[in-house]
Amino acid sequence: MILAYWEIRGLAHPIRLLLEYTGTPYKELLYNYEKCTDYEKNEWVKERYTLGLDFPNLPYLIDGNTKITQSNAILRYIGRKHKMCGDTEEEKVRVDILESQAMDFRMQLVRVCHDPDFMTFVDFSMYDILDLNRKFVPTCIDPFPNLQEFLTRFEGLRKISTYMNSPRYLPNPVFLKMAKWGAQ
Ligand SMILES: N[C@@H](CCC(=O)N[C@@H](CS)C(=O)NCC(=O)O)C(=O)O
Repeated sequence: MILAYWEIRGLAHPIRLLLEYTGTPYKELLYNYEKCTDYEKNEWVKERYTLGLDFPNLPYLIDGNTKITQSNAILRYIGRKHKMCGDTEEEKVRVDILESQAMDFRMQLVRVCHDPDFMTFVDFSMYDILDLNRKFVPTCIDPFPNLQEFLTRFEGLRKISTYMNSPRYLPNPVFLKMAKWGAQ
């Protein structure tokens, strides 16, 4: 059995763990990405359509004539061999749900790690209310380094800092003139 993947942990790690746990003999084929300057010349890219994979991707597993891509399909293939897919219908349903839930969970981390500026609209509201509280009581977020970092990071975003330095920026007054604070 050959498991092929980039020379990283990535999507291969659960497969490696399952192969080890089940005592399955396997060899690894590790493609190097770090040293490659031209992706088109990468070993994987050069051979991906020559391997007989229906949907070429990494990781892939070759077990005799069986050629599998999609990390969950690979896990399930090994799991099936070792009766690790649940026995009853109820167990199988739970396993299927958890399989997809684990992938959703994984992809959330992948997204955050590849695009740390990933934000939702709530970040904008959270920034504003924290900034206002900081203006109201300047020391109030001192005990919270994570919030300070969040504010600094937010203000450092290119489009936000450009806006904050532009004539369009309107930080004051915060409230209408009937307010006891923030009307200046
Ligand atoms: N859904 C696929 C995703 C596979 C995937 O995105 N593989 C990435 C590495 S994590 C890759 O570089 N594939 C090679 C390619 O796109 O040519 C799986 O679970 O296996």
